[in-house]
Amino acid sequence: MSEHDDSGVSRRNLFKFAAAGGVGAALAAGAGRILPGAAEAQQRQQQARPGQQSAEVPPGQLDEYYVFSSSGQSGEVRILGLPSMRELMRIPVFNRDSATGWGQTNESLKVLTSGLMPETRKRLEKRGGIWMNGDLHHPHPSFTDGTYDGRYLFANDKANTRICRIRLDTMKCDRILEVPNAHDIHGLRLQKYPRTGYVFANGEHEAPLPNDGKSLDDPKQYRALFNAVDGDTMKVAWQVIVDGNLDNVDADYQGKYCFSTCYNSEMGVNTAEMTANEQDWVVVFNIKRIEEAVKAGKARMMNGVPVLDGRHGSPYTLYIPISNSPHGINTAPDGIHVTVNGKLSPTVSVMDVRKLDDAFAGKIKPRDVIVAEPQLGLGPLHTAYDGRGNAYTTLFLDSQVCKWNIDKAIRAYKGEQVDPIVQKLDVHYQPGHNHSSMGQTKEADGKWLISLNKFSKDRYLNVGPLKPENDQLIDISGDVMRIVHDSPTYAEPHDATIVHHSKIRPRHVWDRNDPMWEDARQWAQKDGVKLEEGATVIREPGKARVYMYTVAPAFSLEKFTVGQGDEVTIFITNMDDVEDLTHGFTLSNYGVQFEIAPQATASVTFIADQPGVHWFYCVWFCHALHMEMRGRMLVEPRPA
Ligand code: CUK
Ligand code: CUA
Repeated sequence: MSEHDDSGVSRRNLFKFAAAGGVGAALAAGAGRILPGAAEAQQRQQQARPGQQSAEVPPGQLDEYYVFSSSGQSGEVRILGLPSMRELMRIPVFNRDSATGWGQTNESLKVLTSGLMPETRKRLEKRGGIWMNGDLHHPHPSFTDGTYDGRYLFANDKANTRICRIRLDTMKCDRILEVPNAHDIHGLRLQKYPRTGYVFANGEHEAPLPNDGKSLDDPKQYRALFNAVDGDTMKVAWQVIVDGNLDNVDADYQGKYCFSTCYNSEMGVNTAEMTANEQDWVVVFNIKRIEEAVKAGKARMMNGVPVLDGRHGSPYTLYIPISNSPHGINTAPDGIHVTVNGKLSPTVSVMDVRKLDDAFAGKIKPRDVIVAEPQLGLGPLHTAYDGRGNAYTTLFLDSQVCKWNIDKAIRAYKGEQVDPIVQKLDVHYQPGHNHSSMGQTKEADGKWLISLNKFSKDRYLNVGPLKPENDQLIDISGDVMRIVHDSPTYAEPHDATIVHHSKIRPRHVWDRNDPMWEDARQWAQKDGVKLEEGATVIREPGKARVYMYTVAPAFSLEKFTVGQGDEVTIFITNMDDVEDLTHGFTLSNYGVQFEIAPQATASVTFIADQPGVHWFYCVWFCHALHMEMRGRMLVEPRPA
């Protein structure tokens, strides 16, 4: 085997494993943990059997899992198949998308603007009406009773403080909410029990509250807010002011608590200040107490949202000290343990949620909810689980995934001489999040792990200074991990969720009664037109509404006439009900382009500012006569 062999039993890994044992023993001596010798580790490694799964999905066969992958600064959600790691679809959300017309059709503009605060909508009037960027980190599907129910997917936008909801029946975003009072939503996870329920979201950055220009450079007046959004109504249910900032979040399987990491308890405004303290904390939120206080009117209303003060000493929160700058926080499928990943500390801290009642009652100290603190390596960021009692933590600085055993870590914490580390696997390079199949539910199946690596460096043909990231697929079904596939990804998969295909039941074509085009339906009704049969132009002074339907390979109008300067709205309904028979509409030299999937209606509004003949054409290949699927918009010059 070569130095670069990625299998769990390569010589290089064996060396590293042994070396880590030696160094680790010295480092961990103070923590009462003694690691076995290199020989024993080597023997264990030799006996260990790697999994036998393959990433290959032969032509014509389907993947077993969906992966909902974030795209960070690209602002969209991507759907991959696993184990093939093929990209199946993109769902535009916070970005502007040419192929689908997201950010241009009236239907998408309604989603993008209706949940904005009035001030923001006003600011955007002079900027094209919508934000053109987003930073989507954390996509999570809705739960019922601790597992995915196939209704929705929720995600955050760190860049413009928003939360989106994607329908899993159509794989389109149907709601976007701007969260008031908070700044820059980062961590986002969902209520797992009894259902979602709440979308828990962290405002990461601190700012004065209200942020109205006072206390500009007085960080003591800055606040960070924890947010609970009602996933059904997409309204903010309540907010809690905390000490320090907030990074990542997760919830329990009991529906009682959720918890966020804080890396800037110092409330510093530069790196030196933010990392000054030896310890930061996890903030635990007591959902029942918060709900009761909101009901009893104890919250202050700010921008229409009840806001509670959850700083130190409040009954709503518990502050658990954690070593310097924790990052990811991950609830195990056992419903008991929660791993807090150290980032600047080589340790992860394991909380036992059963102890939170006593901690809130003051019977035990906050720190007593920690039941294990294994030292894993440098830069622990996120942890995944296999449902067999093992955890898999990414080590950003070491470029490794560390497999460790939760039970052994707990025993070691009590002083027993046992090594919780099972294996360390090199990944390429600098992993952030990692995810196991169904591992964020109580139905973790322990088959696959993906490591979302921030750097790909030399793993692919050089494409210039800007490189792809590298998602690595790891077989965790055996005793030792084995890398089976590399896939390059465009900016930037922070987070992903691996969902068994049986949980998701998307439609094959749209339902004509879908609420997505409710506005179009109302316009048609007013104009006495049926969307499904439209082949007409309604003209009134300064305005025109064009109704068309499509049946491959033709638009129902081969031409329509409007006046120069008219505000034109074109409604198109795709009457083909054949699976995958999508049409598109492009209006040349007008910047208009969008998708109309089978049985869907889509519309767009623009000003016909240029007189003359303008061809429109179908832009999704639909038929042998696709090229001929075109027509003319005739714009009469404005009378002189
Ligand atoms: S964060 Cu990106 S690696 Cu936004 Cu989930 Cu940890
Ligand atoms: Cu219709 Cu191409």
